[in-house]
Amino acid sequence: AIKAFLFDLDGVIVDTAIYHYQAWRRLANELGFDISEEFNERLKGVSRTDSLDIILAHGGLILSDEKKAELAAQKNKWYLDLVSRMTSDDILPGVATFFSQVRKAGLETALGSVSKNAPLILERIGMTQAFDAIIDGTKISKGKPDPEVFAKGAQELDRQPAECVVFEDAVAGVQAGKRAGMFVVGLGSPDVLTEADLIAPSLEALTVEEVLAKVG
Ligand code: B16
Ligand code: MG
Repeated sequence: AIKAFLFDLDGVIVDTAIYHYQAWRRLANELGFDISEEFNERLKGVSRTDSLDIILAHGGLILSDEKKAELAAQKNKWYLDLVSRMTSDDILPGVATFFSQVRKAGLETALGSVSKNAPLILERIGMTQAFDAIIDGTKISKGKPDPEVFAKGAQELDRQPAECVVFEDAVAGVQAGKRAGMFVVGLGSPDVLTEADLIAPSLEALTVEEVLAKVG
């Protein structure tokens, strides 16, 4: 039976993807090229260093590790400027209701984010206490689609993969959940999240009961 729900942060709890995109775009522009919103889909759930490599390849640039570290730090500085202004108003619609249903159902919760800034964001929006376990970018060595982030979440809760449901908005995140052997709810477009077991536009469109019924 299902015992735990594992949530991605960016795109599921809050919309920080827009801030990541703004900061990466600013960096790309300074390097002399642009990145589209469609291109940005490829960066969702992907670690900071991997994201930079994808962007530099897109711009046809090959840079030293030293320069890359400098650029990643610059991007993060711009990103933090945007994130530091976040409040509980930035929690996505439906999240609060969904979480109260999760608690009523007696389920455990974990955060599964590859972001090193995840704890800061949870503090800003006042949701640190909403999670029984928090796995962030400082606790893992491989970004999504590697299953590590969700495997560690289950481990920290002392649960088996078959007892966990993952909520993800990104292609790489859905793949990570599937590779971890979990039931995956994709939040977003069915055209993009083809590998998910169940797809809904957002948490607002779902009830806990519905999800548990689908897992069977
Ligand atoms: P940071 P998630 C991911 O968060 C983002 O989707 C991805 O765009 C970002 O590059 C990554 O975190 C690393 O974030 O630079 O803050 O360490 O979707 O796993 O919650
Ligand atoms: Mg996400």
